[in-house]
Formats: sequence, C-alpha cells, structure tokens
Amino acid sequence: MPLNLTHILRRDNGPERRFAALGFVGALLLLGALGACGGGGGSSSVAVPAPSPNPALPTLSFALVASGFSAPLGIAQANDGSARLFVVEQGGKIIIVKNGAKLATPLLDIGGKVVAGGERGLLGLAFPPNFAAKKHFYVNYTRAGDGATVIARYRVSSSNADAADAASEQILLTVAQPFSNHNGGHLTFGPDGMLYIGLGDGGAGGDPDERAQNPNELLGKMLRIDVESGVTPYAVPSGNAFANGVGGRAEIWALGLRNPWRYAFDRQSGDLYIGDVGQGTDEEISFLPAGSAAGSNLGWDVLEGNDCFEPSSNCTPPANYIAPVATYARSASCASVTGGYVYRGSSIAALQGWYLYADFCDGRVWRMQRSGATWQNELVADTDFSISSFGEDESGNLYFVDLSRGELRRVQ
Ligand SMILES: [Ca+2]
Ligand SMILES: [Ca+2]
Ligand SMILES: [Ca+2]
Repeated sequence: MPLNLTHILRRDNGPERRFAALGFVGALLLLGALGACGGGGGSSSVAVPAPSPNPALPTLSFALVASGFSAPLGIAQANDGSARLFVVEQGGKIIIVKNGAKLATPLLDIGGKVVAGGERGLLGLAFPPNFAAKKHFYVNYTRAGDGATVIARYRVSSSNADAADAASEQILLTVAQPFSNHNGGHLTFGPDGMLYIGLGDGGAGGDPDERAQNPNELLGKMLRIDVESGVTPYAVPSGNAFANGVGGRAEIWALGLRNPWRYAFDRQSGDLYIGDVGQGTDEEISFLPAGSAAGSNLGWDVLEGNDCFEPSSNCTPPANYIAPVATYARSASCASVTGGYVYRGSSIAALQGWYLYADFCDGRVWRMQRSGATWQNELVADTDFSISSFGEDESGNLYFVDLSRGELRRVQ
C-alpha cells in the first residue's frame, strides 16, 4: 500500500482509492485474497496507545465457543428461551450454536440466492420480538445477479425449530446497489418493535453520487419500518423523518451514514450505538439516545468523523447534525470499525453498562461509557482477532465472530 494512501483516499480518485477505500470490503478482500489485513497479529504500523492504567479496567479474555465457520460476520439470538446463538456466514448459511456446540444442519442456507465476497453476501439476521410465537425472522443479503440488497422474511419449519422453510421467503424490500461495497447489512429490532435497516452510501469512495445526504435515496440511511403489523410488505411508523413521503423517503429514520457496520440498542436503556466505517481519516461511533426524534443527520459525506470531507474545509454541518461520540484514526493500511453492544451480562462486573466496540483490521477492543456530558473511552484489549461482529446471548453476555479464523468467541 502506498504511504500516501490517506491522501489518495481523501481525493477519491484512481483505482488505488477505489480498492483501498472500500473500508470493510477492503479488509474482507484482503483477508480472502491476500491475507494481508487482520488475523496476523496486533503489530501494525499503527501506534497503539498503552491500555489505560485505570485499575478498574477489566482484563478480558475471549473464550473459544465454536470454530469451523466459513467467513462468519454476524451473531443473533432469538430471545425464545432456547439459548441458541445464530452465526451468520457470508456465503449464505445461518449456523445454530446450541449448548455451546454447532449443529450440523444450518437453520437456513440461501447460498444459491446470494452473491458473496468483499462486502457482499448474507450480511444480517434479526429475530422479531415474540419470535417464539411469530416463528419467522428477517435477513439482509446481496442478491445474486444484480447485487441488490434484499430484506426478506423466512418462516421456521412447523416441524423443526432448528430449521427454516427455505421456500417461505417473502421479500419486503429491495434496494439497488450501484457499487459492490458499502451495503451496510445489519438488521435489528428496536425497543419500539420496529426493524432498523442500516444501509451504506452505495459504494465506490467519497459517495460520488451524494446519496447519503439525499433524502430521496435509501442508501446512506438508517431505515425504520414496521414489519410485524400485518401490513404487506411493511408499514411506515408515523414518527419517521418523512413519514408522509413529503421531502424524502418515508422509510428513513436517520441520514448521513457511510457504511454502518453493526449497530445495537442497549437492551436496558434503549440507546442506539452505531459504528460507521470511515473513508480516509476517521472511524466513528455515533450515539442516538432513547427517545431521539427521527431525522438525525450523522454527517457523511459533508463530514467524516469530526473532519470536513466535502468540502474539505469550512464545511457547514447539515441540519439536525449529530456528531460522533467517539472516533479513532484510520491506519495507513486498513481500518474498519465494528460496532458492538453495551455489556449487560453477568460475568464481568467492570464491564457492566459499558459499550464495547472493536477495529476489524487491527483487533483493538475499546469500552466506552457516558460520564455526564463527556464520554470515557478506553482501550481494553489489543488482540489479533478479525472481529467482524459482536453479538449477545439471551442473558446479555457478549460474543464475537472472527472472520478469518472462523471462530465464535465469548467475552469474559
Ligand atoms: Ca453497494
Ligand atoms: Ca461525495
Ligand atoms: Ca458521522
């Protein structure tokens, strides 16, 4: 990688930028094709600050739960009392982990529908509230053929709780993708029972068609839709930013995202934390407290983190701009934030109420917590894992998957 990579990234020109600016895709491609990024150790050209001397800082360990996954990039749980974890494999399978063991047969295999690789594939999975009665779930995948993002519902088999009916697909939403990268991919239900769909800006670099700030585009947004009301294919909650369709797309909840890679609501407070992958300078975490109104604008691509991006100086933040609560500098070769969860588990007292997040490329793990008007943000581990996603079990204990090693690990 050229030393002036950052400069290239910011200028948004040339094939080097196109490849390197992929953010998460760059990492995935590099991992898949070259093995150059992540998984090889924490030693990189990045200056890693020493962990805080704070004596309350927990010493975390990451226990292996299950291995042998193929490019795992998501973890979900059904909150149905089964204590199962569901690991999303990029190629299209959802693997069940039950009582600490992988089941041989996946919940679902839609490999035939999915184009996988880079930032594409089966990317997201969410179970609705009251899944035990509903017996269906939602996926986000990149469709073979045209590469569009698909949000679909699948039913669990009536005869086997560990199997989905592969023929039950109901497609709720498709979003055309102009480039292969920045597809977002995460799905989660909020405390309001709505499905939150994070979409990246569509791809390339520098949001060339200015989608993230365009309210008439779904790309570069957090969508919020009601998929459980019985309305086909979905209803739009009345509190959305443009719920009546005037001034923008009715599905939009928040604007100005580049490539949200994992976001989560704190199961206790309902606060929303979003990891947004940066372009050339800043990885960032955004925070929307419970009760936030629709229409928050997270800034991209007027801003990247706290820095002006377009224009590169003297930029005017958009209306309803919400600045990130944490940023860190991208390394010269690779950086990609993986947003995590607020820890509500039982085994690590010193992590209680702290939000955990990581960098996919260099394996660093941080915890952060609001302290009055400011945020405490501390490096808690410097690992050699390729943390593609965190997840929580029914009790709030945290896990992550390592994309390159194919492992599910528990934070403890
Ligand atoms: Ca895309
Ligand atoms: Ca742009
Ligand atoms: Ca931002």
